[in-house]
Amino acid sequence: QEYTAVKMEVVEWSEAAKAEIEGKVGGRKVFLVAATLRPETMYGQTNCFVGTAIKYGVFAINQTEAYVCTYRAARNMAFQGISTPRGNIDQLLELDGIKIVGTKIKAPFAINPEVYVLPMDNVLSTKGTGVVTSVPSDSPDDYQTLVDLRKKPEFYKIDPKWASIDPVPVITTPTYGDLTAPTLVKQLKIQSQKDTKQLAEAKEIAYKEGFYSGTMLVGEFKGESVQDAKPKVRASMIESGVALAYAEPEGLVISRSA
Ligand code: ZZB
Repeated sequence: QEYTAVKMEVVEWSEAAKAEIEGKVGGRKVFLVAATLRPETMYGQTNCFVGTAIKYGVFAINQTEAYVCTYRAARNMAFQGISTPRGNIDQLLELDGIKIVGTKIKAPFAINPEVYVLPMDNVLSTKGTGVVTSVPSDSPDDYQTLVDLRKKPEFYKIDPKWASIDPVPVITTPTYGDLTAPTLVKQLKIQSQKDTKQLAEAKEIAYKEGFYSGTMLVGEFKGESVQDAKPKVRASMIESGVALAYAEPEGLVISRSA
């Protein structure tokens, strides 16, 4: 899988994370790094998700920057030459997902430039970076999780203001309109993020519809087809230094010499 890894700079740590991080990052700028297959939707980011039971690390990438992601992702990045020297993994500290919730971060290219980190049940520690940027307009999983969080903020132990940004229309499709994910969630009668089977179906439809029939409503490539805009937005983000290419061949095991 060829992901776009989006660098979401920490603006203000949650209280819990602040206490852990104090004095451990050597003045580096810290970024949560989210792996996405849909860079063209980044205009519509409204928050970011972590798994509360997942262990993350803060990894020194070089002298000036550190990334928050799973150890697994940091290792992949090291072997892809993203961190220097190549192959070197420098974990500054470990951080429980639950402690990152409530952190305020930058969402590059988004219409809402600052967003909060929120909890999501279905984040996999074995995929991407373990950090997921949220685009509820075009991702059914993200939309349903946002609905769940807004319904039960106490249960999820969040401040309602962290989940207060509404989905932003970024792509229009002939069948589902300007908010593909919310429309699909309603049509498929999805009730919660626990409806994983229907959510997988909705995701499949949203991917196809967005890619083959979507038109950009915002951004530098407004009016262009998603198919055309996708690589251009990706290139633009990478060129601006807010994203990087991150590859993850499925089932790849880094081989050791015998
Ligand atoms: C933003 C975004 C906007 C995404 C969208 C999707 C959509 P796939 O297809 O199953 O490989 N993701 C990334 N890492 C994780 C993780 N560790 N656990 C759970 N979800 C993760 O999934 C790739 C997508 O799954 C990624 O692209 C990311 O969400 C999420 F409008 O980033 B995406 C119809 C989907 N739309």
